[in-house]
Amino acid sequence: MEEFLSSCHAAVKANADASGQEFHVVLGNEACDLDSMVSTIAYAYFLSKTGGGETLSVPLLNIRQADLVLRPDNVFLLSQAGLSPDLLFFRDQLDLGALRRAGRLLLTLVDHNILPSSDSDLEGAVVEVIDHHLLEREPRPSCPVTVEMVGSCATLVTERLIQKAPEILDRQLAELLYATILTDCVNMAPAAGKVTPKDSQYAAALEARFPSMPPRGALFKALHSAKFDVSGLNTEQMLLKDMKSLSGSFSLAVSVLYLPLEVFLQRAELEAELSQFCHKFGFELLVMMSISFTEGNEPIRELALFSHSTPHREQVSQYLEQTGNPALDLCPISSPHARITAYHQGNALASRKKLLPLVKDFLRAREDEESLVPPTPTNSLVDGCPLDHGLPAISERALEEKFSKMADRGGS
Ligand SMILES: [Mn+2]
Repeated sequence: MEEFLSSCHAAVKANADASGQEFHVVLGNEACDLDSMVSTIAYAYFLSKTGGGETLSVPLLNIRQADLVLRPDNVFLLSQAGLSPDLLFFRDQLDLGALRRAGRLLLTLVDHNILPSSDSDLEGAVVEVIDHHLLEREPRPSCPVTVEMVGSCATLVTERLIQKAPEILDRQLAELLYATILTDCVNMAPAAGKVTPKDSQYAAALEARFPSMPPRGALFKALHSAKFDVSGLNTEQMLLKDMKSLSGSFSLAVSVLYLPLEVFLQRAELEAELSQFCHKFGFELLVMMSISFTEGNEPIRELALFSHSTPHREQVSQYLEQTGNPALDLCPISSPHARITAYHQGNALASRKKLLPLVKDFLRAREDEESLVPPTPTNSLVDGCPLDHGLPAISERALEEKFSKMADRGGS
Protein backbone atom coordinates (compact mmCIF):
# COMPACT_ATOMS: atom_id res chain seq x y z
CA MET A 1 0.00 0.00 0.00
CA GLU A 2 2.76 2.48 0.98
CA GLU A 3 4.54 1.68 -2.26
CA PHE A 4 1.39 2.32 -4.28
CA LEU A 5 0.71 5.61 -2.49
CA SER A 6 4.28 6.91 -2.75
CA SER A 7 4.49 6.07 -6.45
CA CYS A 8 1.13 7.75 -6.84
CA HIS A 9 2.51 10.96 -5.32
CA ALA A 10 5.52 10.86 -7.63
CA ALA A 11 3.30 10.25 -10.66
CA VAL A 12 0.87 13.03 -9.73
CA LYS A 13 3.79 15.43 -9.43
CA ALA A 14 5.30 14.32 -12.73
CA ASN A 15 1.96 14.61 -14.52
CA ALA A 16 0.86 17.92 -13.08
CA ASP A 17 1.29 19.68 -16.44
CA ALA A 18 -1.48 19.77 -19.01
CA SER A 19 -0.07 17.09 -21.26
CA GLY A 20 0.32 14.32 -18.74
CA GLN A 21 -1.42 10.98 -18.36
CA GLU A 22 -5.04 10.20 -17.57
CA PHE A 23 -6.09 10.12 -13.91
CA HIS A 24 -8.63 7.66 -12.56
CA VAL A 25 -9.66 9.32 -9.31
CA VAL A 26 -11.64 7.44 -6.66
CA LEU A 27 -13.61 9.95 -4.62
CA GLY A 28 -15.56 9.43 -1.38
CA ASN A 29 -18.20 11.78 -0.02
CA GLU A 30 -17.60 15.16 1.58
CA ALA A 31 -18.11 13.94 5.13
CA CYS A 32 -14.97 11.84 4.64
CA ASP A 33 -15.87 9.47 7.46
CA LEU A 34 -14.05 6.18 7.92
CA ASP A 35 -16.15 4.50 5.24
CA SER A 36 -15.44 7.12 2.60
CA MET A 37 -11.76 7.24 3.42
CA VAL A 38 -11.19 3.50 3.48
CA SER A 39 -13.39 2.70 0.48
CA THR A 40 -11.48 5.32 -1.50
CA ILE A 41 -8.05 4.00 -0.57
CA ALA A 42 -8.98 0.34 -1.02
CA TYR A 43 -10.74 0.75 -4.33
CA ALA A 44 -8.01 2.92 -5.88
CA TYR A 45 -5.49 0.30 -4.79
CA PHE A 46 -7.62 -2.39 -6.41
CA LEU A 47 -7.79 -0.38 -9.65
CA SER A 48 -4.03 0.17 -9.66
CA LYS A 49 -3.43 -3.57 -9.29
CA THR A 50 -6.00 -4.71 -11.81
CA GLY A 51 -5.93 -1.88 -14.38
CA GLY A 52 -3.80 -1.76 -17.48
CA GLY A 53 -1.31 0.76 -16.10
CA GLU A 54 -1.89 3.51 -18.66
CA THR A 55 -4.16 5.42 -16.28
CA LEU A 56 -3.06 6.50 -12.85
CA SER A 57 -5.38 5.46 -9.97
CA VAL A 58 -5.57 8.11 -7.26
CA PRO A 59 -7.52 7.75 -3.99
CA LEU A 60 -8.75 11.26 -3.21
CA LEU A 61 -10.11 12.15 0.23
CA ASN A 62 -12.90 14.67 -0.25
CA ILE A 63 -11.72 17.13 2.42
CA ARG A 64 -8.87 19.58 2.74
CA GLN A 65 -5.70 18.13 4.21
CA ALA A 66 -5.94 20.46 7.23
CA ASP A 67 -9.36 18.98 8.07
CA LEU A 68 -8.20 15.41 8.64
CA VAL A 69 -7.36 16.27 12.24
CA LEU A 70 -11.07 17.01 12.77
CA ARG A 71 -11.72 13.28 12.22
CA PRO A 72 -9.80 11.64 15.06
CA ASP A 73 -11.25 8.21 14.32
CA ASN A 74 -9.79 8.34 10.81
CA VAL A 75 -6.44 9.44 12.20
CA PHE A 76 -6.60 6.64 14.77
CA LEU A 77 -7.35 3.92 12.23
CA LEU A 78 -4.56 5.06 9.93
CA SER A 79 -2.06 4.87 12.76
CA GLN A 80 -3.49 1.53 13.88
CA ALA A 81 -2.93 0.20 10.36
CA GLY A 82 0.51 1.82 10.19
CA LEU A 83 -0.36 4.10 7.30
CA SER A 84 1.02 7.63 7.36
CA PRO A 85 -1.59 10.35 6.62
CA ASP A 86 1.12 12.12 4.62
CA LEU A 87 0.77 9.44 1.95
CA LEU A 88 -2.89 10.27 1.32
CA PHE A 89 -4.33 12.68 -1.23
CA PHE A 90 -6.72 15.45 -0.31
CA ARG A 91 -9.12 17.59 -2.25
CA ASP A 92 -6.91 20.69 -2.04
CA GLN A 93 -3.99 18.81 -3.58
CA LEU A 94 -5.50 17.96 -6.94
CA ASP A 95 -7.44 20.22 -9.30
CA LEU A 96 -10.18 17.92 -10.58
CA GLY A 97 -11.82 20.69 -12.61
CA ALA A 98 -8.59 21.30 -14.54
CA LEU A 99 -8.09 17.58 -15.19
CA ARG A 100 -11.67 17.34 -16.40
CA ARG A 101 -11.26 20.31 -18.74
CA ALA A 102 -8.09 18.72 -20.11
CA GLY A 103 -10.07 15.54 -20.78
CA ARG A 104 -7.80 13.59 -18.46
CA LEU A 105 -10.21 12.62 -15.69
CA LEU A 106 -12.06 9.38 -14.98
CA LEU A 107 -13.99 9.42 -11.74
CA THR A 108 -15.28 6.58 -9.58
CA LEU A 109 -17.60 7.55 -6.73
CA VAL A 110 -17.55 5.45 -3.59
CA ASP A 111 -19.86 5.95 -0.59
CA HIS A 112 -22.05 8.44 -2.50
CA ASN A 113 -23.72 8.26 -5.87
CA ILE A 114 -24.31 11.83 -6.91
CA LEU A 115 -21.90 14.73 -6.90
CA PRO A 116 -22.80 17.87 -4.93
CA SER A 117 -23.80 20.81 -7.12
CA SER A 118 -20.40 22.42 -6.51
CA ASP A 119 -18.87 19.48 -8.43
CA SER A 120 -21.49 19.21 -11.16
CA ASP A 121 -18.86 20.02 -13.82
CA LEU A 122 -17.24 16.65 -13.03
CA GLU A 123 -20.35 14.55 -13.69
CA GLY A 124 -19.35 13.70 -17.25
CA ALA A 125 -16.18 12.04 -15.93
CA VAL A 126 -17.98 9.55 -13.67
CA VAL A 127 -17.31 6.02 -14.94
CA GLU A 128 -18.40 3.93 -11.97
CA VAL A 129 -20.29 4.10 -8.68
CA ILE A 130 -20.09 1.83 -5.63
CA ASP A 131 -22.36 2.96 -2.83
CA HIS A 132 -24.79 2.04 -0.08
CA HIS A 133 -26.98 5.14 -0.06
CA LEU A 134 -30.32 5.59 -1.76
CA LEU A 135 -29.73 5.68 -5.50
CA GLU A 136 -30.22 9.23 -6.75
CA ARG A 137 -28.51 9.18 -10.12
CA GLU A 138 -29.92 8.57 -13.57
CA PRO A 139 -28.60 5.32 -15.02
CA ARG A 140 -26.16 5.66 -17.94
CA PRO A 141 -24.89 2.68 -19.93
CA SER A 142 -21.30 3.95 -19.72
CA CYS A 143 -21.39 4.06 -15.93
CA PRO A 144 -21.87 0.80 -14.03
CA VAL A 145 -23.55 1.34 -10.68
CA THR A 146 -23.30 -0.98 -7.69
CA VAL A 147 -25.70 0.25 -5.05
CA GLU A 148 -26.78 -2.05 -2.25
CA MET A 149 -28.32 -1.10 1.07
CA VAL A 150 -25.64 -2.72 3.22
CA GLY A 151 -24.29 -1.26 6.46
CA SER A 152 -20.99 -0.14 5.01
CA CYS A 153 -19.69 0.73 1.56
CA ALA A 154 -16.48 -0.99 2.67
CA THR A 155 -18.45 -4.26 2.56
CA LEU A 156 -19.08 -3.78 -1.16
CA VAL A 157 -15.44 -2.89 -1.78
CA THR A 158 -14.34 -5.96 0.20
CA GLU A 159 -16.66 -8.10 -1.89
CA ARG A 160 -15.15 -6.72 -5.10
CA LEU A 161 -11.61 -7.35 -3.85
CA ILE A 162 -12.30 -10.88 -2.67
CA GLN A 163 -14.12 -11.80 -5.86
CA LYS A 164 -11.80 -10.17 -8.38
CA ALA A 165 -8.34 -9.90 -6.84
CA PRO A 166 -8.10 -11.78 -3.52
CA GLU A 167 -4.30 -11.89 -3.85
CA ILE A 168 -3.93 -8.14 -3.29
CA LEU A 169 -5.66 -8.26 0.07
CA ASP A 170 -2.94 -7.98 2.70
CA ARG A 171 -3.31 -7.67 6.44
CA GLN A 172 -3.08 -3.87 6.43
CA LEU A 173 -5.78 -3.39 3.82
CA ALA A 174 -7.93 -6.04 5.52
CA GLU A 175 -7.66 -4.24 8.84
CA LEU A 176 -8.77 -0.94 7.30
CA LEU A 177 -11.80 -2.59 5.71
CA TYR A 178 -12.64 -4.71 8.73
CA ALA A 179 -12.50 -1.77 11.17
CA THR A 180 -14.74 0.25 8.88
CA ILE A 181 -17.37 -2.47 8.54
CA LEU A 182 -17.37 -2.94 12.33
CA THR A 183 -17.82 0.79 12.91
CA ASP A 184 -20.57 1.28 10.36
CA CYS A 185 -22.42 -1.82 11.55
CA VAL A 186 -22.12 -0.79 15.23
CA ASN A 187 -20.03 -3.81 16.17
CA MET A 188 -22.31 -6.06 14.08
CA ALA A 189 -25.05 -5.72 16.71
CA PRO A 190 -28.42 -6.54 15.09
CA ALA A 191 -30.18 -4.29 17.65
CA ALA A 192 -28.56 -1.20 16.12
CA GLY A 193 -30.32 -1.94 12.85
CA LYS A 194 -27.30 -1.36 10.58
CA VAL A 195 -25.78 -4.76 9.87
CA THR A 196 -26.99 -6.87 6.91
CA PRO A 197 -26.12 -10.50 6.08
CA LYS A 198 -23.59 -9.33 3.49
CA ASP A 199 -21.75 -7.16 6.05
CA SER A 200 -21.51 -10.14 8.41
CA GLN A 201 -20.39 -12.40 5.58
CA TYR A 202 -17.48 -10.18 4.57
CA ALA A 203 -16.46 -9.26 8.12
CA ALA A 204 -16.24 -13.00 8.79
CA ALA A 205 -14.34 -13.56 5.54
CA LEU A 206 -11.73 -10.98 6.61
CA GLU A 207 -11.44 -12.58 10.05
CA ALA A 208 -11.00 -16.01 8.48
CA ARG A 209 -8.22 -14.80 6.16
CA PHE A 210 -6.39 -12.91 8.89
CA PRO A 211 -6.88 -14.70 12.21
CA SER A 212 -4.56 -12.22 13.93
CA MET A 213 -7.04 -9.39 13.36
CA PRO A 214 -7.75 -7.48 16.60
CA PRO A 215 -10.88 -8.81 18.36
CA ARG A 216 -14.15 -7.18 17.28
CA GLY A 217 -15.21 -5.71 20.59
CA ALA A 218 -11.84 -4.16 21.38
CA LEU A 219 -11.36 -2.67 17.91
CA PHE A 220 -14.89 -1.25 17.87
CA LYS A 221 -14.47 0.29 21.29
CA ALA A 222 -11.11 1.81 20.42
CA LEU A 223 -12.52 3.41 17.26
CA HIS A 224 -15.61 4.63 19.07
CA SER A 225 -13.59 6.36 21.75
CA ALA A 226 -11.20 7.77 19.16
CA LYS A 227 -14.16 9.40 17.43
CA PHE A 228 -14.98 11.30 20.60
CA ASP A 229 -11.39 11.97 21.55
CA VAL A 230 -10.99 15.68 21.03
CA SER A 231 -8.01 16.06 23.34
CA GLY A 232 -5.73 16.74 20.37
CA LEU A 233 -7.86 19.60 19.07
CA ASN A 234 -7.45 23.25 19.93
CA THR A 235 -10.50 25.35 20.76
CA GLU A 236 -10.97 26.59 17.21
CA GLN A 237 -10.78 23.07 15.75
CA MET A 238 -13.25 21.84 18.36
CA LEU A 239 -15.73 24.54 17.46
CA LEU A 240 -15.31 23.93 13.73
CA LYS A 241 -15.51 20.14 13.95
CA ASP A 242 -19.30 20.06 13.96
CA MET A 243 -20.63 23.57 13.48
CA LYS A 244 -23.69 25.11 11.85
CA SER A 245 -23.93 28.86 11.36
CA LEU A 246 -27.07 30.97 11.27
CA SER A 247 -27.66 34.58 10.53
CA GLY A 248 -30.56 36.94 10.98
CA SER A 249 -30.37 40.17 12.87
CA PHE A 250 -26.93 38.92 13.87
CA SER A 251 -24.71 35.95 13.03
CA LEU A 252 -24.18 33.06 15.36
CA ALA A 253 -22.79 29.54 15.35
CA VAL A 254 -24.05 26.38 17.00
CA SER A 255 -21.21 23.93 17.65
CA VAL A 256 -21.38 20.45 19.11
CA LEU A 257 -18.58 19.68 21.55
CA TYR A 258 -17.71 16.07 22.27
CA LEU A 259 -16.64 16.36 25.89
CA PRO A 260 -18.17 17.25 29.25
CA LEU A 261 -18.81 20.98 29.42
CA GLU A 262 -16.95 21.40 32.71
CA VAL A 263 -13.80 20.02 31.05
CA PHE A 264 -14.19 22.49 28.19
CA LEU A 265 -14.79 25.37 30.58
CA GLN A 266 -11.51 24.60 32.31
CA ARG A 267 -9.48 25.36 29.18
CA ALA A 268 -6.99 28.12 29.90
CA GLU A 269 -7.65 31.32 27.96
CA LEU A 270 -11.05 30.03 26.87
CA GLU A 271 -12.78 33.40 26.78
CA ALA A 272 -9.98 34.96 24.76
CA GLU A 273 -10.07 32.04 22.32
CA LEU A 274 -13.85 32.21 21.87
CA SER A 275 -13.59 35.92 21.41
CA GLN A 276 -10.93 35.47 18.74
CA PHE A 277 -13.02 32.82 17.05
CA CYS A 278 -16.06 35.10 16.88
CA HIS A 279 -13.95 37.89 15.51
CA LYS A 280 -12.33 35.70 12.87
CA PHE A 281 -15.60 34.27 11.54
CA GLY A 282 -17.87 37.24 12.18
CA PHE A 283 -20.10 35.68 14.84
CA GLU A 284 -21.83 37.71 17.48
CA LEU A 285 -22.73 34.71 19.60
CA LEU A 286 -21.68 31.09 20.05
CA VAL A 287 -23.99 28.35 21.21
CA MET A 288 -22.01 25.33 22.33
CA MET A 289 -23.82 22.10 22.89
CA SER A 290 -21.74 19.48 24.63
CA ILE A 291 -22.43 15.80 24.54
CA SER A 292 -20.79 13.23 26.77
CA PHE A 293 -21.83 9.87 28.13
CA THR A 294 -22.38 8.36 31.57
CA GLU A 295 -20.78 5.05 32.55
CA GLY A 296 -23.99 3.37 31.42
CA ASN A 297 -23.72 5.10 28.02
CA GLU A 298 -26.60 7.50 28.69
CA PRO A 299 -26.09 10.81 26.89
CA ILE A 300 -25.47 13.95 28.93
CA ARG A 301 -26.15 17.23 27.16
CA GLU A 302 -25.03 20.62 28.34
CA LEU A 303 -25.29 24.03 26.81
CA ALA A 304 -23.06 27.11 26.93
CA LEU A 305 -23.51 30.51 25.36
CA PHE A 306 -20.75 32.98 24.71
CA SER A 307 -21.04 36.53 23.50
CA HIS A 308 -19.29 39.81 24.07
CA SER A 309 -22.69 41.40 24.04
CA THR A 310 -24.45 40.81 27.34
CA PRO A 311 -27.89 41.66 25.87
CA HIS A 312 -27.42 39.13 23.07
CA ARG A 313 -26.31 36.45 25.47
CA GLU A 314 -29.13 37.16 27.87
CA GLN A 315 -31.81 37.30 25.20
CA VAL A 316 -30.84 33.96 23.68
CA SER A 317 -30.43 32.36 27.13
CA GLN A 318 -33.84 33.57 28.18
CA TYR A 319 -35.43 32.36 24.98
CA LEU A 320 -33.91 28.89 25.30
CA GLU A 321 -34.83 28.68 29.00
CA GLN A 322 -38.46 29.45 28.25
CA THR A 323 -39.03 27.66 24.98
CA GLY A 324 -41.48 24.77 25.04
CA ASN A 325 -41.19 23.16 21.64
CA PRO A 326 -39.40 21.09 22.77
CA ALA A 327 -38.62 22.28 26.29
CA LEU A 328 -34.88 21.98 26.84
CA ASP A 329 -35.28 21.83 30.61
CA LEU A 330 -32.23 24.01 31.25
CA CYS A 331 -30.69 24.24 34.69
CA PRO A 332 -27.94 26.84 35.19
CA ILE A 333 -24.52 25.56 36.22
CA SER A 334 -21.69 27.69 37.46
CA SER A 335 -19.31 29.07 34.90
CA PRO A 336 -15.88 30.45 35.74
CA HIS A 337 -16.17 32.90 32.84
CA ALA A 338 -18.12 36.15 32.95
CA ARG A 339 -19.17 36.00 29.30
CA ILE A 340 -20.17 32.33 29.25
CA THR A 341 -23.58 31.21 30.47
CA ALA A 342 -23.73 27.47 31.13
CA TYR A 343 -26.56 25.00 31.62
CA HIS A 344 -27.26 21.37 32.18
CA GLN A 345 -29.86 20.34 29.63
CA GLY A 346 -32.45 18.13 31.28
CA ASN A 347 -33.95 17.10 27.97
CA ALA A 348 -31.10 14.91 26.77
CA LEU A 349 -33.07 13.91 23.68
CA ALA A 350 -33.02 17.43 22.27
CA SER A 351 -30.05 17.20 19.91
CA ARG A 352 -28.73 20.02 17.78
CA LYS A 353 -31.26 19.03 15.13
CA LYS A 354 -33.93 20.14 17.63
CA LEU A 355 -31.99 23.13 18.90
CA LEU A 356 -31.32 24.73 15.51
CA PRO A 357 -34.97 25.51 14.67
CA LEU A 358 -35.35 27.09 18.12
CA VAL A 359 -32.41 29.38 17.50
CA LYS A 360 -33.77 30.18 14.05
CA ASP A 361 -37.14 31.07 15.61
CA PHE A 362 -35.36 33.36 18.03
CA LEU A 363 -33.56 35.18 15.20
CA ARG A 364 -36.76 35.49 13.21
CA ALA A 365 -38.76 36.84 16.17
CA ARG A 366 -36.02 39.32 16.90
CA GLU A 367 -35.98 40.55 13.32
CA ASP A 368 -39.74 41.05 13.41
CA GLU A 369 -39.38 43.00 16.63
CA GLU A 370 -36.62 45.15 15.21
CA SER A 371 -38.76 46.12 12.27
CA LEU A 372 -41.33 47.51 14.72
CA VAL A 373 -38.87 49.60 16.74
CA PRO A 374 -38.72 53.23 15.52
CA PRO A 375 -35.32 54.30 14.20
CA THR A 376 -32.90 55.96 16.60
CA PRO A 377 -33.60 59.72 16.67
CA THR A 378 -31.02 61.70 14.79
CA ASN A 379 -30.32 63.95 17.78
CA SER A 380 -28.82 61.10 19.79
CA LEU A 381 -25.21 61.45 20.88
CA VAL A 382 -23.89 59.39 18.00
CA ASP A 383 -25.21 59.87 14.50
CA GLY A 384 -24.96 56.27 13.59
CA CYS A 385 -22.79 53.30 14.01
CA PRO A 386 -21.81 50.74 11.39
CA LEU A 387 -23.17 48.03 13.69
CA ASP A 388 -26.63 49.60 14.04
CA HIS A 389 -28.04 46.91 11.84
CA GLY A 390 -26.04 44.10 13.35
CA LEU A 391 -23.01 42.53 11.79
CA PRO A 392 -23.09 42.05 8.04
CA ALA A 393 -24.84 38.77 7.29
CA ILE A 394 -22.37 36.03 6.64
CA SER A 395 -23.18 33.72 3.76
CA GLU A 396 -22.30 30.05 3.64
CA ARG A 397 -20.11 30.80 0.64
CA ALA A 398 -18.17 33.53 2.47
CA LEU A 399 -17.66 31.19 5.39
CA GLU A 400 -16.49 28.44 3.09
CA GLU A 401 -13.93 30.84 1.62
CA LYS A 402 -12.72 31.83 5.05
CA PHE A 403 -12.24 28.19 5.97
CA SER A 404 -10.40 27.56 2.80
CA LYS A 405 -8.06 30.50 3.43
CA MET A 406 -7.53 29.25 6.94
CA ALA A 407 -6.73 25.79 5.70
CA ASP A 408 -4.28 27.23 3.18
CA ARG A 409 -2.58 29.16 5.94
CA GLY A 410 -2.51 26.09 8.17
CA GLY A 411 -1.11 23.94 5.39
CA SER A 412 1.74 26.22 4.35
MN1 LIG B 1 -20.90 4.97 4.18
